[in-house]
Amino acid sequence: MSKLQALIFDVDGTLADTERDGHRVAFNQAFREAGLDWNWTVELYGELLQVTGGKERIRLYIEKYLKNFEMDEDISEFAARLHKRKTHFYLQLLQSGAIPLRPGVERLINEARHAGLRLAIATTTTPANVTYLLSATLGEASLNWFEVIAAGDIVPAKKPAADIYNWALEQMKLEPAACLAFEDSLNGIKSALAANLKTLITVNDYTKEDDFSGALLVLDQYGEADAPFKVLQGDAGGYDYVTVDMLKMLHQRDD
Ligand code: XBP
Ligand code: MG
Repeated sequence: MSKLQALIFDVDGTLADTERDGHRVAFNQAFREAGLDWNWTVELYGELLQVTGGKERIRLYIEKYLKNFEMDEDISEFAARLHKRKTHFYLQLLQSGAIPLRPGVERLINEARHAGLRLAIATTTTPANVTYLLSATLGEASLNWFEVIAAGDIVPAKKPAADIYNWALEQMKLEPAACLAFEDSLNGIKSALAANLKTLITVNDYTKEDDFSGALLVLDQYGEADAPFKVLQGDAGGYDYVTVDMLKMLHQRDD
């Protein structure tokens, strides 16, 4: 049986509820600036979330919803240019403090650090989005708490492929059996399970109907001592908010 050594966190939807009021808003700002009359509503954005990656999402939108849309350049270049501006607006939002961490995240990360667990990030989002979110919410020093920040185009195949988790594991020189992954979505759990990682899910409005077969446990949030989580799938072993002891228990129990 492998001892728990590291926690690997997804970002969007897991550390913070970034999609609906963060990324979606920034995409729309970029569209407006570019003179496009596109508006990604909350509902439409939910459909577009079937693909990970902002550039890939713009592409999906054009190919599925705007078949006759004409561009002066190649679709990849067009999407990349628009996405660059989207990132600019998203970083502004993060800097303004508009996007807090989800309940229990800060406490759990601090508890894990003090317990000597190693920390990493494995996400599809653009690297700067991660550093800005961490700096804005936990302070700049927190960037050093994560020994690996695996993000964006660092690997060619984004989630649901296992590549980003495999890359993080390689950098940390750790076997998947020594780690836990933290995810919020179907593409996220597929990626983590494909990398042989045991995975704990916290859902959000966009992902609460996803199929989380294979998860260690599915919760509505990590919770706090005075604000317990709800168990949506699995057995929390008597705990009512996520602690390092609980994670150790889950990691061993499912061996
Ligand atoms: C996150 C993503 C990202 C963000 C937007 O997925 O799919 O594309 O939605 O960020 P996950 P970018 O949580 O599974 O990593 O626009 O920077 O891609
Ligand atoms: Mg996610």
